[in-house]
Amino acid sequence: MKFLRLLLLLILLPYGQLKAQSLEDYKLWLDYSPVQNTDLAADYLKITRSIYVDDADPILAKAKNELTTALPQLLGKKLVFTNQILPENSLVIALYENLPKELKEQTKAEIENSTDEGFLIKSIDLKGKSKIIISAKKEIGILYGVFRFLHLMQSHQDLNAISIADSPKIDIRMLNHWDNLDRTVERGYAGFSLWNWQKLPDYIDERYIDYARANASIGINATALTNVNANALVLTPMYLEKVEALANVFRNYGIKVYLTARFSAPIEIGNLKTADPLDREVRKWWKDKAKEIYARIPDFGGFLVKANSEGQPGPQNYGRNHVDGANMMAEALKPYGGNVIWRAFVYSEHDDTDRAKQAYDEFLPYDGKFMDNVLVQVKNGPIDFQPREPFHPMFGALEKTPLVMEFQITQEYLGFSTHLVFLPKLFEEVLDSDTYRKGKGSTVAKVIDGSLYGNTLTGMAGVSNIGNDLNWTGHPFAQANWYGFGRLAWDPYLSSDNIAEEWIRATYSNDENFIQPVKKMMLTSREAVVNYMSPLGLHHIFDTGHHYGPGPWVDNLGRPDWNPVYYHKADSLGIGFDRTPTGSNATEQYADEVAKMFNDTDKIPERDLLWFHHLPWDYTLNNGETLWNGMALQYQEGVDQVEEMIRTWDSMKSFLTESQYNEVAMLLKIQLKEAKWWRDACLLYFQKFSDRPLPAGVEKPTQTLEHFKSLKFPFAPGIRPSWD
Ligand code: GCW
Repeated sequence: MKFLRLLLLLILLPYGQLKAQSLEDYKLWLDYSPVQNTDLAADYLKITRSIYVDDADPILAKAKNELTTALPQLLGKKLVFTNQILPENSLVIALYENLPKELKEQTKAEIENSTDEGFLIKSIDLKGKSKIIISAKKEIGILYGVFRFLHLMQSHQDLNAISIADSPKIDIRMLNHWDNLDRTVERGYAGFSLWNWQKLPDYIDERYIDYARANASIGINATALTNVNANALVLTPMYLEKVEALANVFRNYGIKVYLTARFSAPIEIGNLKTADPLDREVRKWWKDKAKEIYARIPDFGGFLVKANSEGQPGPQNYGRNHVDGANMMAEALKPYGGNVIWRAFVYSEHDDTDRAKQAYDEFLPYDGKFMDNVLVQVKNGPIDFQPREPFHPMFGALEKTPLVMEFQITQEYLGFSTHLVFLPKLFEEVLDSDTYRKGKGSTVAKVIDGSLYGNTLTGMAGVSNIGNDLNWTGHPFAQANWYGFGRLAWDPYLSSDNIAEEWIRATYSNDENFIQPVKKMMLTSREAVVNYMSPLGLHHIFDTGHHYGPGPWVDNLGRPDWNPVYYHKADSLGIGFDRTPTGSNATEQYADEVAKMFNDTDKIPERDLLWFHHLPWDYTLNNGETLWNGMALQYQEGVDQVEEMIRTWDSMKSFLTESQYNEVAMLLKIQLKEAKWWRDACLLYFQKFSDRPLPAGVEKPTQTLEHFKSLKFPFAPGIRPSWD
């Protein structure tokens, strides 16, 4: 008996620990743990003494719900809501139109300046008494305002003289889920898809609600539920009923649902012979489909489309072009206010032009030809979500077409959900890049928020890193990438430094002794991964299919531009891709100022050097090292940086629960092992060409090149079972 009990205990023990750990992580940045600072807690209690909240609408009710959940946890006290707006109320949360006259007067200017999604949180004095007003033009503004207000408490901000008027700078702030109907997730590293299609529409998983809360708390207002490598079935009535159920949940958090539309759907589910966008019957089919969808989901966002890219069907199958395809769908959605988001991630197996040039070449002539409810979605760089890329040359080049920024939050090329990499640093670098299209200061952020060319419809999309793992994102720190994406989609001018701090405070601790070192660790993590994977502008040297480990030697894939050797071009003379006028001349796709800078080895930032230049192994870097030595030292630096991250995390133990500490400590150890794998595999391989010894300071390789080449990962997560 005793033995049995012991056995049971041993079996259950790990689960107990898992539960504790995941419950903490499940809350994301909406962890409302008690405010420890007693002065602040006293202030907050005063502010929440008597609360009035408008709640005569489902969105407002969600705002009230959140307060009801959060405040007692933060302040350890039950709340009293009053049902009348009175001058005595210490916290008034109401639509502007419902505010009493004297409160309107004090908030008018800010509210008038805000957009329909904006809000105001303001401390004002009325009859000698101070109070806080959270107000907005529309219900969704109130919800956003309440989330911000709670965040301020979570992060221990002084609210006494608070005055925050904030509106999103981008209209469509969207997650793209690459989720398949069988619940696998392409490039997903956090378990299976959240969408339980089998149990929908009748079973509403609590997770859908928490997903919506998390998104609303950072201002995400759109979600494309399905993979861009699309399955037409999602457009059939059986699935639309399920999509409708999700839309009904998300609507109350201000989130619109989009679907990916497979271009050949009229054939696959409509029994038509063609999907030619100029065919009358095809056009009618899409119109009828739009009508059917809007009958179920009146606020349906629209279609996200990957066409004529990596085997997906598209208008070119019928001798038509992207404009024909996009406008056909746009026409169908237009009467209902829906949008088409057409992806520009195209490169052709029949085109031997440098892959980095193809999307620009293809789309530039279409500028001005799309309907006004079409947006073109462009990846941040011209190849494919590498640890570092220069900004995509389409940004700033198309003046009349709204361009949606596509970032990848899921870490396809950045160590999956095993490596700690804080991506807002990458996002910020891209958004801050200067296109020079209208002179100095024409940043990518200004293209995306529409201010450079006065676009009225704007968007930013992030390929989701969310799955059904208990902690949502696989790595606890990957939650910061979801958070940071949302914040930058709201305001592309925020700094990654502030975002990191906000997230740490809301997720872990408000103690400066924790915040500062952990923030530093997060901010260096992006450069670390660049250093140990692909320093100095190297790119796409990943092993086949899974894109996890190194594979700079791969040269046997069907298309030249799928092979790493195509990108690094290492030979006995040197390394790098010449994209200057002596090579592929990709630099001509940038504004003159930018092209000149990229063309000139003296002016180009060294971080992009080998993206644009093929240089001899003895080329001298800014620090005086030869290219070979400098490259090797950067690989080593990446490893050293991970070691430093481990030291930092170890020194934070006292702030963390055991499970919080352990999970990240274990992941960092794997990251270190794999940083060394990257360093050793790449240096041993490139050394065959450079024919030079490793410089002092670079550790001896842990294995032989043959060993690294022999590693295979047929069951790595996130790979598409078949490219159909
Ligand atoms: O990077 C590639 C990925 C594919 C993805 C494609 C795309 C959804 O490896 O898995 O397909 O990009 O963005 O369309």
